[in-house]
Amino acid sequence: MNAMNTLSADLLRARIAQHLTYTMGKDKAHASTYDWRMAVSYTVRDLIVDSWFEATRKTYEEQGKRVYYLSMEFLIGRILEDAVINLGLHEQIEEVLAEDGMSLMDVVENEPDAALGNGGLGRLAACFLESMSTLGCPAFGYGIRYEHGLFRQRFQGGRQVETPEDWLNQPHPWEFERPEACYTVPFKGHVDTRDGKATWHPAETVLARAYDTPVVGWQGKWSNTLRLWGAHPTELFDLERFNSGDHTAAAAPEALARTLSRVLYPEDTTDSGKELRLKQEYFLTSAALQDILRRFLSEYDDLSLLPQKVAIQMNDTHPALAGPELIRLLVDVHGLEWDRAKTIAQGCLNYTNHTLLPEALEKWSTWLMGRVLPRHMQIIERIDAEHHAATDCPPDLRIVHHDQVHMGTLAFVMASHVNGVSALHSDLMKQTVFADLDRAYPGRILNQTNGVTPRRWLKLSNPALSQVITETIGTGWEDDLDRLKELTEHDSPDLRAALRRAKRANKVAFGNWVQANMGLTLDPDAMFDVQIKRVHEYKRQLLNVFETIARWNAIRKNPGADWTPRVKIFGGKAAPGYFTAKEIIRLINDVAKVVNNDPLTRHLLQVVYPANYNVSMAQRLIPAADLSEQISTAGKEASGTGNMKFTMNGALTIGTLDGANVEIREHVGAENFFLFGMTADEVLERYRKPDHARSAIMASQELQDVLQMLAEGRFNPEEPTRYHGLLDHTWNHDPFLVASDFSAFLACQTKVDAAYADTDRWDGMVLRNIAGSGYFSSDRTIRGYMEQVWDAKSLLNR
Ligand code: CR6
Repeated sequence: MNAMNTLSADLLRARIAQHLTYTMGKDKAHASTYDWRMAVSYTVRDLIVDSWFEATRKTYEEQGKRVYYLSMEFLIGRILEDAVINLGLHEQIEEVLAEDGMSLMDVVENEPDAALGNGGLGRLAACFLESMSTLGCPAFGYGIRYEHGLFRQRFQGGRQVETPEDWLNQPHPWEFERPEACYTVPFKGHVDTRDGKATWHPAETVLARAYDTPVVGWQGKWSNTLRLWGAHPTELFDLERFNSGDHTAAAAPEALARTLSRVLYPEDTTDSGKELRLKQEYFLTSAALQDILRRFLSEYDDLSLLPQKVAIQMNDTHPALAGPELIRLLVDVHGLEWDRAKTIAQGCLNYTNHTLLPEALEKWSTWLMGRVLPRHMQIIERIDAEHHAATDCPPDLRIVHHDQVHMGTLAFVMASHVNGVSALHSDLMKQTVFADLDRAYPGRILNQTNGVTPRRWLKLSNPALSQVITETIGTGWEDDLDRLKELTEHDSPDLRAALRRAKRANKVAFGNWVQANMGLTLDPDAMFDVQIKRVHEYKRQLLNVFETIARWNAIRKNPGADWTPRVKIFGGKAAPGYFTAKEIIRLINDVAKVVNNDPLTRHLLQVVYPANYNVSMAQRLIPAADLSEQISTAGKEASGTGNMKFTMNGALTIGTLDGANVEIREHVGAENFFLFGMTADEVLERYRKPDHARSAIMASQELQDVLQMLAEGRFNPEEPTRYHGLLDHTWNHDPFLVASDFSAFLACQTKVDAAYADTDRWDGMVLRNIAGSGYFSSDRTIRGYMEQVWDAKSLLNR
C-alpha cells in the first residue's frame, strides 16, 4: 500500500482550501478553475517535496552513482494529473473537489501542456525521467527553460499556420527558482596561450539560472529533479544610458541574454545550422557540466573518481559539446593534465543516436564554431588529431573535415558507450553511418530499445482499460508491465467483451470531443484508424492519404458492397520551413473537406485532422484507436514510441519492418500484426532503380487514379494546380518510396477491414497486443541503461 493512499480526504481538503485562500488569495465563492488548479497543484507539489528531500538525502548518504540526462528537449505535457496518479490520490482529490462542485477533469485540463520538445526524442526524455524516479535511480534531467515551447498549429483554409506558444504566461506552479544555482556561460572572444596554458577571454557572457521541477515516480517513493536553465544577463541594466534617455540601448544586454532561452527550435529531424542554436546547445551543456562538477566537488576531492560517480547521457548530438566542455573545465579551470582530463571525460560520457537521416546529423562550420567557441575549437582539433593518430582513419571519418565539425563523430569518439534506440536501428548504425567508427572502436555501439511510461500512457490516459486489466490480473502491473502477459491466461469471451467495451467507451469520449471541437459526428462503431506524429516525408502520411483517396474511389464505385466503416484520423505538426510536409497537411485537409461532405460515402469514410496535436491530444486519441499507422519507409524511423503506446492501448498496428515495429511484431506475434512493404534491404535495392516511382505508378491503376484526381484538382477546384508540385515530386523523385509500397499497403488495408469485421478475431488480436506490450515499458529501457551503459547496476533492487 502506498503511503499517500492513507492521506485522508480531510487533510487534502484543508490543504487545498489553505492554498486557495493564502496562496491564490481567493475565497471559494470567487475562485475560478485556474485558482482551483493552482491550489490543487501546490497541494500535490507539497506532498512530492517530502519524497524529493528523502531521495536527495539517501543519494548523498549512499555516495553511489548519479545519472545526468542532457537533453535539448523534454516534452512533458501536463504535470498535475501525472503526479496525482503516481501519488495514488486520484479518487480522494476528485471527492474533495466534487464537494465544491468542481471536477478534477476540468481542473486538470486547465493546465497548459509543457511542450519543450518537438516529438519522440523529447517525449522519450520525459518518459525516462519518470522511469528513473520509479526505479529510484538518482538522476537529474538537464534542459532549457524555453519561454515559448513548440508553436501552436492552426489550420487556415487547410494550411498550417503557426502561432507562438506561451505556457509561461501564467505562473508555473511546479518549479522552484534557484537563484543561488547560477553559472556564467561564456561565448566568443579569443584565447591566449602562454607556457602551454590556454586562457579564454570571452567577449560575451550570460548567466544560466536553475529552475527545478520535481519528477515523482510511481507510488511517490522517489523523486528526481528536472533542472531547466533560464538565461539572464550578466551585465546589469545600463542605468546611465537609461537616464540619458536611450531606453532601448539600456535594455540591450537583457534582450541579448533572454533570446537564448526564448524559443525551442521547431525543426525535429533537420540540422538547423543557426548561430543561436549552437549557443543554446552550449548554454545547456556548459551550465549542466559546471553544476555536475560543483556537486561532485562538494562530496569528493579527487577528480579521478568522476567516472565512478557520474554518468552523463548525451541525448542525440545536441549536447555533444559536453566532451570538449568537460575537458576545458578539467584542464583550464581545475588544472588537470590533458590526458587525464580526456580519460576522465570519456569515462563519464555516453551518446544516444536517434536518427540515421543524413540531414539530421549535426555539423557546424569550423568558422562558426571557432568564432562562437574559440577554446572548444582548439580542444576539438586536438581530440580529432588524437582520434586520427589512434585509428589511422580516412579523412571522412575525422571529426573535422571539409571545414565542418561533425558532431556525431565527436560524440562517438568522446563516449564510453554509443547506443541506438531499436534493434534494427542499432544494427543499421553498425552497417551504415557508423560502420567505420564501429570498426575503429569495436564494442562501443549497443542497443537500448526505447520504451514509454505505462503510468502516463496506460494508467492515466486509459482508465477504462486499466480497470479491466486490474480486474483480470490484479494490481502491480503498473511498475511490472511484463505481467500483462498474464492476460492471455485469462482469455475468455468475457474478457474480450470487457476489452471491447473499454475501447468503445474511449471512442465515444473521443467522438464527443471531436463533436464539441470540430462539429463532426463520428460513428463509434467504425474503425478508428490513426496516424499521429510529426509530419515528415519519411513517415509517409502521403501514403496514408493516397490510400484514403483510393478507398473513397472504391466505395463510390460500389457503395453497396460490404465495407468496413472507417474514420481516418490524422494529427501532427510540420516544421515551419518544411514546404513538402506543409503541402501534405493541406492535402489531407482538402481531402477531408470533400470526403466528409459526400452523402454517398459519409457513413463509410470520414477524415478527421484536429489541429495542434500535442501530448494531451495523444492521451485522448491513443486509447480510442483501433488501428495504428506505423508506415515509414523501412530503415528510416529509428524506433518510434507512439507505436508502443498504441500497442499498450489495444490498437493493432499496420506497419513496415522499421524501427521498433520489428520488435513489437515479435512480442505480440506475427499473426497479430499487419505487416506490409519492403524491408530495409529491399528499400536500398529499390533506390538503385532509377525509374522506381514511375514503374510502381504504372503498375497500379488505383494509384494512377489517385494521382489523376490530384492533377485535375478534384479536392481543390478553386485552385486546381495546387498539388502539381507534389505530383511532380511523386512521379519523378518519390524519395521515400510511397509509390513502391502503395499496392502492398492497399492489399494489407483490405486484410485489416476483414479482420475488423470479424469481431471476435479482432478482440483476440487486441488482447494479444496488450499482453505483448510489457517489454515496451520505459522501466525496462532504463534498467538496460543502468546495467549496460551507466554501470549503475548496483542501484537496482536496493
Ligand atoms: N524524431 C526518431 O526519429 C525515435 C525518437 C526517440 C527520433 C524516432 O524514431 O523514436 O527519436 N529522432 O528515440 C530524433 O529526434 C533525432 C524522433 O523523435
